[in-house]
Amino acid sequence: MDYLTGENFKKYLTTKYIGKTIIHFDQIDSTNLYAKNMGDTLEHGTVITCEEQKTGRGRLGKKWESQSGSMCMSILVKPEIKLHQVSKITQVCAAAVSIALDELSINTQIKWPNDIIMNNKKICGILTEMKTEMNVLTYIVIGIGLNVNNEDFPNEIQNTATSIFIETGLSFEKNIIAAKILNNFEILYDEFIKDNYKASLDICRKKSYVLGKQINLIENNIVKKAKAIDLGNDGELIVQYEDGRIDNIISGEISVRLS
Ligand code: BT5
Repeated sequence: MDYLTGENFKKYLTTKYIGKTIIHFDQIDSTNLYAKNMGDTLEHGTVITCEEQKTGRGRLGKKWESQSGSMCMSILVKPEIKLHQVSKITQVCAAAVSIALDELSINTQIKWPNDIIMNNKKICGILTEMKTEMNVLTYIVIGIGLNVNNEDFPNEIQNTATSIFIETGLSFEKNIIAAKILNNFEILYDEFIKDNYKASLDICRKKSYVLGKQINLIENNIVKKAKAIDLGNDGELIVQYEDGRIDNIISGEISVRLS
């Protein structure tokens, strides 16, 4: 069976420490929540997987639909980095997911800051969370929700979400995909820790869904029109507003304008 248990997918792992410990649940509220709550007692590189996630979470309290066919997992890492560096990990992970899918000839793009897109629809979301003590980073949890074999979605996201199955007509083994993501994540994460964040950024630039496009920046329900120009060296989105001003966007929600 295609259960995301350690025994099932460890054989595909080529990592040194990511996924050395895999904690698997048949059913759980949220793999990120578990990792966040238990992080102190878990070792660096621990991966949490599940078959069914009841209350999957997106950013800012949004919901992540994790119906049958979804692959949900969280990676716990304990780097010695400054707090302002943490959001960079989302780009490291997005790059890892997208190149892992390339290995299976599944062509995706990266929509800054945390989505993976296939044929203009969202196929994967990444949620990076952290725990701090006295303003010092204790650990980071990176949650990945990838729609693998989903056949449909709830009405609210029917027009914006897709799955590998819907796009290719093929069922994929979640174990192989999860292992490929972790294998690529460890390589890019190691580079990031060695001060080579560029390795991830180059992938994010090359596979960007937004660069060169007209976008809407959405902040506190206010929409600003801009053109996405580049990713800065810290992973921020560089945009140019209609009045010519250039700005660096550190976090937020964007949508690509089709006309
Ligand atoms: C995300 O948030 O995209 C982050 C999703 C992270 C999910 C993983 S699963 C493992 C781990 N455990 C968790 O509890 N979470 C992580 P955000 O950018 O805020 O996007 C949320 C929005 O995406 C929702 O408001 C919907 O519009 C849309 N959405 C929800 N479920 C979706 C799905 N399965 N596929 C595509 N779009 C979805």
